[in-house]
Amino acid sequence: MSTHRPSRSRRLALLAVVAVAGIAAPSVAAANTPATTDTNRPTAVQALDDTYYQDAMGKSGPELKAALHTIISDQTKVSYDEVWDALKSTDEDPDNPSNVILLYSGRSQSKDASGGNPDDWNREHVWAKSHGDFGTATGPGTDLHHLRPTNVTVNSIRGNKDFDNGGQDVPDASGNRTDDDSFEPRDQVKGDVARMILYMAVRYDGGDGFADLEPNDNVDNGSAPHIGRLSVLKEWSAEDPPDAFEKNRNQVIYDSFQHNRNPFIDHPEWVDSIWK
Ligand SMILES: [Ca+2]
Ligand SMILES: [Ca+2]
Ligand SMILES: [Ca+2]
Repeated sequence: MSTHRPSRSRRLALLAVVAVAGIAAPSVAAANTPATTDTNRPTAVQALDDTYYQDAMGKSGPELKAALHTIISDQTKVSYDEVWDALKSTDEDPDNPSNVILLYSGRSQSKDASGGNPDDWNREHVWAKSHGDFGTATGPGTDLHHLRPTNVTVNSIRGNKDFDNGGQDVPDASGNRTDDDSFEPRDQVKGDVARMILYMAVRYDGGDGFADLEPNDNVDNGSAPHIGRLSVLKEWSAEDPPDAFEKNRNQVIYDSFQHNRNPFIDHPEWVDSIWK
């Protein structure tokens, strides 16, 4: 597959096509969806509601989760080796196209400084791959929606810990904290982490030989296909709504790599609709 990232004008043109199609030819299903009262919703998301999310609109709870599972499971998959180049696009520093932004430390670092040395960046599985034991075979272990560049040392400190508040400051990653059984990312990416975990829960329901991933409210989940703590992740999602960087990487994954979306970046309110 191509790892070429379309220019911004190309991506805007694609969105415009979607927008025009959505306005000019509403389908029967869209016409049956209750009209939105949110007149402030950006045009791009409105266009997605009329197209990509059409079968989810008007649903809530388990019905919404099931509809989203079907929608986002229609995707292209990348290999673990292709993840390196993909992350150079999805996590590119908007102020320096030679660099990526590292998830936990927030550091801007050369795209070329990847590998296994302590100060390199590598491929962090935000849904730790041991939780459900999916490894790096093409599937959940190579899904760009939860893979992020991180400092090798910080990645190792996070390990496969569940997420929760509390602990000691993480060296070289200001604002992150950890203790024996959990990891707390810095405030700026708390919501990003929550929405990545919840994407994985909706996307992976036990098909294709992989475990049914689901959040729970525990720490110390070990190799069980669960990540906690759900109540804390819900708080983080509310406290840190999607910003331009997170929205852009969702769009780049959609346009250039997997052609599926993280619904919780487009519709953060769906978190509370599915997990009460
Ligand atoms: Ca803890
Ligand atoms: Ca954020
Ligand atoms: Ca699931």
